[in-house]
Amino acid sequence: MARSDQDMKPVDFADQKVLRGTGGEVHQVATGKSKPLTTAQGVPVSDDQNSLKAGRRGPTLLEDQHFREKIFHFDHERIPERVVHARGFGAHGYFETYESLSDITAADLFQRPGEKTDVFVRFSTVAGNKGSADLARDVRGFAVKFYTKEGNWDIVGNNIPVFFIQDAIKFPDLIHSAKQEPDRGFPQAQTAHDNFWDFISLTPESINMALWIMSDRTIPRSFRFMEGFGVHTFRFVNAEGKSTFVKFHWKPKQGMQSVIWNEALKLNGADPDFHRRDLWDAIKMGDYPEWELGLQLFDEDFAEKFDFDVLDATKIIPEEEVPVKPVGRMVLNRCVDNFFAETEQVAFHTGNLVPGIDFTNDPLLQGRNFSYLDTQLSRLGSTNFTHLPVNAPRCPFHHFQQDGHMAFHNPVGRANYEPNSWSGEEGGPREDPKRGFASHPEALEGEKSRVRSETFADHYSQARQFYISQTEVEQGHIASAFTFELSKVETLEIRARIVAHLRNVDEDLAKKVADGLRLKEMPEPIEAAMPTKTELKTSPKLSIILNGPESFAGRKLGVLVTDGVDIDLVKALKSAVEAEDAMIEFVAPMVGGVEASDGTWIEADEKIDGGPSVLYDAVAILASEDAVAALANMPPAKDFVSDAFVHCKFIGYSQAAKMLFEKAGIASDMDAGCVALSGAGEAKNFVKSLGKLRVWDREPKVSAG
Ligand code: HDE
Repeated sequence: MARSDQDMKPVDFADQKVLRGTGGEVHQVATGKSKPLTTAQGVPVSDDQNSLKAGRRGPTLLEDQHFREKIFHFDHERIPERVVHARGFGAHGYFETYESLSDITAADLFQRPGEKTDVFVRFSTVAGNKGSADLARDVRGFAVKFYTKEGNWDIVGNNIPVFFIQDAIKFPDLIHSAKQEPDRGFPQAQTAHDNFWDFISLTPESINMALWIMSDRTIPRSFRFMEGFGVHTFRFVNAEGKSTFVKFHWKPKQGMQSVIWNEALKLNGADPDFHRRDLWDAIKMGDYPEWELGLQLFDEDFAEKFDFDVLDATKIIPEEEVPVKPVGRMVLNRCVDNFFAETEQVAFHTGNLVPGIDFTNDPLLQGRNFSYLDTQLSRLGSTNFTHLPVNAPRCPFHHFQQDGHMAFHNPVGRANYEPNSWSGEEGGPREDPKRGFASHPEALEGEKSRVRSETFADHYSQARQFYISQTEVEQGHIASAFTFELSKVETLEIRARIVAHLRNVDEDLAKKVADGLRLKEMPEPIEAAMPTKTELKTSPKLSIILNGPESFAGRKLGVLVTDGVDIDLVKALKSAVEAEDAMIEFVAPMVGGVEASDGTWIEADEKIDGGPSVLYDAVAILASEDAVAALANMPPAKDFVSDAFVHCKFIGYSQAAKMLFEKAGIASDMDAGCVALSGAGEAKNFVKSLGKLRVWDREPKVSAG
């Protein structure tokens, strides 16, 4: 697939008439197609270039209502950003149910095969401010709003199935520790600092999550290539009132993929919007990303027998123990029309449930149920945030809530209370005991106390299980990530305390990190509330590399070209990439493009220093004999090839382009992932091999730690 055409519609210059005023100022006057500019009150504006003045060079007059309204509105454009998950990106789509789930849930959206329900999804990073970079090492939010026929249902999930803490009362502490340190206001969008690791080191329940966040899960290649999880155990309830426990999973049809840390660091400079641009581009060009919704279903008996408490959000149920049943697919097929109105103003809430779905007593979930409604008041400024189009249900709704700031609609008719004596329209809506939301009648009793159940006490076994389920390459990345983050921690005791926890997870990992930090002595393991279960089996589903894509579809090949480039090779690569449903972009010394061997003009998508190889999943360097020497002298061209090599990417090259490897000092290291391209057949085979994404065998040779 080539780059989006929709995005690049030529501007209709004919629609604009430019007039020059007496002082040389320019007026853009509406002609045929554009609408007349008005004030917010609808009054047509005669001049949007000059404020009203007393005399040609005199002061501005207070009676200039257009000017005052314009500045007044501008002054108040910002609303508070989300206290967590401030940076996000949203898109619209639909969810399609595969089969009726009426035996396990009465939820309307799951009753009819083929039924489509509109959705809005917002992906996010957690710690950084709204303007932070996309490739921060961080958990990604994965929040989905289903506009069902019986009201809005939100799965407010993450791309990691466990969480740091077990009880919501610790959330403010966790987030304070992760965000900028309060005295200095930095570091931004990073957990690599003392306060965060101090909190983690003093919170043993967070160690499982610490393993997950130090894995490549926190540096996804894009939102399209990551999983999503509801995290908590929820309940499904069927029409007879029977309840089944359920965990929600989103599986990307595109396969999973992450970048490597050095790449992430460079991507943040090269394109801080890398993830949002990726989603925008994919949707705009019609390559709609898809996820399957999968359910892990289990009953009280399983919950009783399971080694861990299903109400403890720091634990998973391995897929090998309870398989994930696919029940539908979600397709994102429409970008927002306005970022603020939709992505920024969307309000998710774990409490938004529909009949047939219910909570459990997970103490993290219970706390969230308070937080999400509450936070919208300071963020969106009014209890009427449900009136905003992105938040409003798309099914009929009738209630007696009224007034408040910015009320778009109020109850009509005489009665705004009930019970009332009026009937029909006048009396307003009535409750429905049969169809209305009813909580599962779970029997509860107990003393009031501030306690943590002893069933929540095993903090290390699943951390170990996660670690041993990774490929060797991924285990290496986890050790390097701990080493990197802890190297930014100034306090030696905090570094050592984390290593002391890691000894309860895996001795080999602890040693790698201790060596990486050059700790003078190995700390004693932290005293654990429960010993680590070493008998837990590996769960291959926890690895990203083992669950990658089947082809290069949806990925991007970056091709560095020069004047005189072999046009047949360019054409062969382009058609092979398009046959894989992948994208190709051309990078050239100048953005205007290059002239190919037969005189064809190839326009560039990027100038070489704006299109480094980190932007691409694989690269090719097609330089001609005549132009290669000049190219090989350009520092960004050398970086292009050496970064691609160090990041273990496949590199195709024309014969002449070998000079670039020499100049970059890697000619003698070239391996099977560096593929010489001279004809169409080679180009085709090269593109076929790209589905493997990386040449992992290369990594030990190019990485020092
Ligand atoms: Fe959130 N979280 N959270 N969280 N969370 C918010 O709500 C909170 C937790 C998640 O794109 C806030 O509207 C508490 C787990 C996502 O708009 C706030 C606790 C998971 C988003 C809040 C948690 C999440 C939020 C901030 C501990 C994964 C972004 C703005 C009990 C399952 C939603 C807002 C969006 C946002 C509170 C823990 C996911 C403050 C108290 C666990 C994806 O209400």
